[in-house]
Amino acid sequence: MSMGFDKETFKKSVLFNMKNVFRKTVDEATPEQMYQAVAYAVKDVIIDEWIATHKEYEKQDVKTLYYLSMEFLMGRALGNNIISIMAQPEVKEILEELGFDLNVIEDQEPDPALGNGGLGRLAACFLDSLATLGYPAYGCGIRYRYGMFKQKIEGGYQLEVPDDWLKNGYPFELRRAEYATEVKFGGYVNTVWENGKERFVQEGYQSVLAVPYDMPIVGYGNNVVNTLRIWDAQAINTFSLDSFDRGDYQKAVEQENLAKTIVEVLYPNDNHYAGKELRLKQQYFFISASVQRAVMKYMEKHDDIHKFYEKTVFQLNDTHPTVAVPELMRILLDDYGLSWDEAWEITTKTCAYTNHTIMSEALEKWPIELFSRLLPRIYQIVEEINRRFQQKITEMYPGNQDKLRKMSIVYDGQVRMANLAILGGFSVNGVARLHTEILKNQELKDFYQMMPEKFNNKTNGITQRRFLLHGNPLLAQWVTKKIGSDWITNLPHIHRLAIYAEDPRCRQEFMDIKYQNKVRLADYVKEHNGIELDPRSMFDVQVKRLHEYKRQLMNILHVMYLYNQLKDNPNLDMVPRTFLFGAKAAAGYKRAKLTIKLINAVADVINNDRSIGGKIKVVFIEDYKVSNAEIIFAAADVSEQISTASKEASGTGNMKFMLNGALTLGTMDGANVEIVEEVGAENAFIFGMSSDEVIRYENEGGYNPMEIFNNNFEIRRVLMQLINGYYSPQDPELFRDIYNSLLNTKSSDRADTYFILRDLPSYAEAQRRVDQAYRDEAWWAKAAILNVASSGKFTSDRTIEEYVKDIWHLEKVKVELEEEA
Ligand code: CRA
Repeated sequence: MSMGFDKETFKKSVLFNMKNVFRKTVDEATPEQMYQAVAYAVKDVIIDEWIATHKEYEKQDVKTLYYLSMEFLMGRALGNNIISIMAQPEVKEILEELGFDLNVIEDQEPDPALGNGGLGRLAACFLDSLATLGYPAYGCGIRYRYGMFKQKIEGGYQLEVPDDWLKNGYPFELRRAEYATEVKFGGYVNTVWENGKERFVQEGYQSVLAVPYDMPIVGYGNNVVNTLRIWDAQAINTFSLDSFDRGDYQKAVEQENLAKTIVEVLYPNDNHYAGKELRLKQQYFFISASVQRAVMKYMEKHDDIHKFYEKTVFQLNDTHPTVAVPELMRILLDDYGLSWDEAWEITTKTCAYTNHTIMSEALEKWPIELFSRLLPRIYQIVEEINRRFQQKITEMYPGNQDKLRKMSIVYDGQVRMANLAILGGFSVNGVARLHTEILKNQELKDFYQMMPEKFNNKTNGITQRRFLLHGNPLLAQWVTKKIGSDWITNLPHIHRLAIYAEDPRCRQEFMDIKYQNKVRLADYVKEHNGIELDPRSMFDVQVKRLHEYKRQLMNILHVMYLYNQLKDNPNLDMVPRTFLFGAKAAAGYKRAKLTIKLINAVADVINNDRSIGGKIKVVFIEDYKVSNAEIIFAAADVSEQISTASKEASGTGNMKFMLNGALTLGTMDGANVEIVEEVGAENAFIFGMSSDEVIRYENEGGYNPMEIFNNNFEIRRVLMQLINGYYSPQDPELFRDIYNSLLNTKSSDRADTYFILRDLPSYAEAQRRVDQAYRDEAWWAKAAILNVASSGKFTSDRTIEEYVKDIWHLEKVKVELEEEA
């Protein structure tokens, strides 16, 4: 139990909150009100640690990490915070005394879903690890009024419903009006001469006030509480008659509107750049506020801005925060009067960049027109960075136009954010070994040749505190009973489980827990989707964002194939299987949304066919999000990680499944490569083309899926079912676009860009191996336990220690709480 926690005080605090906030006694309270009352009581405990942590940081004058990210996919806080202050048994007891169930109370919290998928969730795992390891860090982001949309499925189609996560107030946030900061947009740059020096001032601009809200990030059992600072936008001067009189009316209204729209909504694109003006506004908004604050905070305690980088590091989570580079330059040049060379040295020693994708449609390239109109001074600085860089390229590679074309920051009417991020920092990292190699040898080859010392790999990780300790209490308790609780803060210790994989009784215990978790998921699906699951069937799960490269389509095509087999031979000997899908599609991604419809259409037909004796069931779980993910991972037997090799930079769901004892069915892509290396290929099901093969085909202009169509009867039959109304009798043309995407009759796109037909036979073969393996329960249990035991490498604690050692160079801080008098 945490030092700051006292059971009686806590109980009083809950009752007090109930009375003060809701004017109610506990027996009149709704679960939602109880959730609020408990959350405020927990916050009260946390606040003391929060204050103590920041006192200690000040005292030790620590170096601080600013993790700059457009997305933080936090998931619910209450349950994890209770675990982190080590008060779970007590809080559970108190609630029972008051007539409530902790699980039900936790279920009242909305998921703060300020992120899309892996990139945003990674940021959340990193904050958890930073606090638990005791490193001084801020997460800096945006307080979107609406986060990731809620997904409803109606008639098999995805509907997007706004996520009004703040409607009842969010107990864990704290408004910090005293740190409000002005951010300027538009206008023009004026040059004035001051003491014989040129000075640049932005004039005729619009501004918004950035107001920070802080959320506590509670370290596990160590009294450390870091901060996630998300910025809200407010109009700077709400317009008055006064401004009306001065003729500023128009501008006042515009500023008001700007403030309102800027933080309105998270763009729901994963791995895809849409080039929207508002998005660039969002980027500059939170970056300018965060960077200004970081500089101010530094200057409160130091007098030499030249040493800024000794106390500050900015990690850019993908290219979205790249305007931090010219923004820091601007502050150093314009506000502190430094020379270009001085400013550049400080900036490039402060910034570091993580690349999360090689998908070309995700590359951010802003049209000069837009960029310079919105950020005139920033654009000037970018131009100068580019001018100097082009000079350097020309010196190094005289006459080489190709290098200039590929490496320039401003080129062809566009500002290329990745190039700016690479040049403007001291580190460039990929997120899994294979991904980093592809960056070095393909995507970023020219930069790697010019500045190899910047490149490094940091394989992603996940927090075991959320995805095992909180999400899978039964397995967590079992692991602790076998090997002790070290794994909670030292995941590699989980390797001690390996010996239990040999023990028949332990195998049985493991399978019993898996079964109970499957029952828990079945209950969830029954309650939320009204669908019945059979927990005795094999749970084969693919949950992640819907994207063509992730190949949910290949999965469902295989289900269609399997169903045909069953129809041909109703006595087919196969293990009953439930294929579970969960995925949100970006609202504007037509083909992805059609794939959701296809999955549901196939589910409809198969689930209602009595003749197959329940051997296959297909379920699309609505509204996949962090809170139900915890339940889903715990219940999975098979983890589908089937992206086209080379396309999934890392993946992190793959690690969460492994930690929960699911076996990976996957391609040699992203972190799957390292997962297989840890657990052994014999305890996973690997199939498909290698990344080298994929890249070779791509360089040679693709392959011809028509050959497969012509020569493989089974595949042809499945494809024909896409266009003959087999799954859409009302509208046989419904899935034509998907059919075309695979065989491409008309469009200029390459056919089957993601090699689905090419990999399908080998996928089907791997699926047969899964079926065979599952029949041997003893073998399966052993392999599953070995997966858990081999997951040690994939803790985000390890990832963070690597970032600290190679990039951030932070010092660990210890926080002692004073005994209350
Ligand atoms: N979409 C990658 O695709 C990776 C995460 C976190 C992604 C995943 O393979 O695990 O980042 N890339 O590193 C991304 O968002 C902009 O690029 C992702 O989540």
